[in-house]
Amino acid sequence: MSLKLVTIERHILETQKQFPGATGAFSSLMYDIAFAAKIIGREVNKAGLVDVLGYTGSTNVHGEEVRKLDEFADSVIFRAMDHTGRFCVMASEEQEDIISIPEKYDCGNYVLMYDPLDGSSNIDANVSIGTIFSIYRKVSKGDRGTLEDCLQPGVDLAAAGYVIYGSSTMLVFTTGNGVHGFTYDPSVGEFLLSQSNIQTPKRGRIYSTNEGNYCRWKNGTRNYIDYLKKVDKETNRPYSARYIGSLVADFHRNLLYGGVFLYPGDKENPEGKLRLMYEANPLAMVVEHAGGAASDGRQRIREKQPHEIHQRTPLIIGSKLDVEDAVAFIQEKRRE
Ligand code: AHM
Ligand code: MG
Repeated sequence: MSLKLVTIERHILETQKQFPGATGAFSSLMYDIAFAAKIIGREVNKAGLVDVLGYTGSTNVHGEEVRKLDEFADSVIFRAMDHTGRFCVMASEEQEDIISIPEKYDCGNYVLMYDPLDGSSNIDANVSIGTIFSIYRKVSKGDRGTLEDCLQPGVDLAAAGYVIYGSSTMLVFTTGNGVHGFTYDPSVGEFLLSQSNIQTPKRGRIYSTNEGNYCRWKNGTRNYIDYLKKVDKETNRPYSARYIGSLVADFHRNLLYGGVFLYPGDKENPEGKLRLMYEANPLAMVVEHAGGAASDGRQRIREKQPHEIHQRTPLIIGSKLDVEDAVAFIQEKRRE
């Protein structure tokens, strides 16, 4: 049997060879992200066994303050990256302000935006959760990074991906050259290439949304979901409803099987719930490089000019034809 075992580092080094000007920076960046993912994954996996869940402010057996897992993940990512000299600034969904690199460390040419543990409210139930990350290039003039570096549109992303802590831990990312998936093998401590060049089906048969919000939705969104539930052999309807309530898990399933995920704006929250910079943009980059699409119902997610690091956006993401249908309904250009 000829089995090619490829680690993340090896994979990036190999792909770099196709780009003569590449500096090699990405291989270290991805390796550092993979390292942080291993530490977070270790804690997530033992979350049911030890007292690491949701007890901010209490004290563990060592007399240390026990932190919530999402705060733990936040600090692991920062501490794995702050001293590497690769980043000039970071921003996390868990922190109000941008995160500067400590003065004692060098700054590099990249910007890291991350949601350390998305869907963490699911963790007590053993449901898959994830880390979402994205990387921009520095655009500001000074020595250290600034808010300007963080407020770039998704079209300018250099790389993006996510880690899913599920039945196994997987890291999926793109640097603009295909979407690749790596599965963690705990016996050797490495992420190994398990899916290269992931392509999402042009059309799926799954819709994923919190339908409990139906009463708040605008007519266009309601009409779309009603449409998906009607029987029609030609268009493979009705679609199946699948909603975990953990974005990375819902997104990952739909990426592989095809389908559409929607967290629309509604009458009470016109901008929906999800965050443009930490959730929507990175997943939009991944899905587009896998042949899918992402929209806010008015425009392509990655073309939105951000004005605030924590801003929310409606998100319709997944198979290209399904996203197109959803947008046409949401804009009330279609009713059936
Ligand atoms: P979080 O960043 O506080 O974890 O919230 C994001 C999560 C996503 O993982 C998921 O898609 C969404 O919230 C679910 O929201 P709802 O419970 O409203 O359906
Ligand atoms: Mg989140």
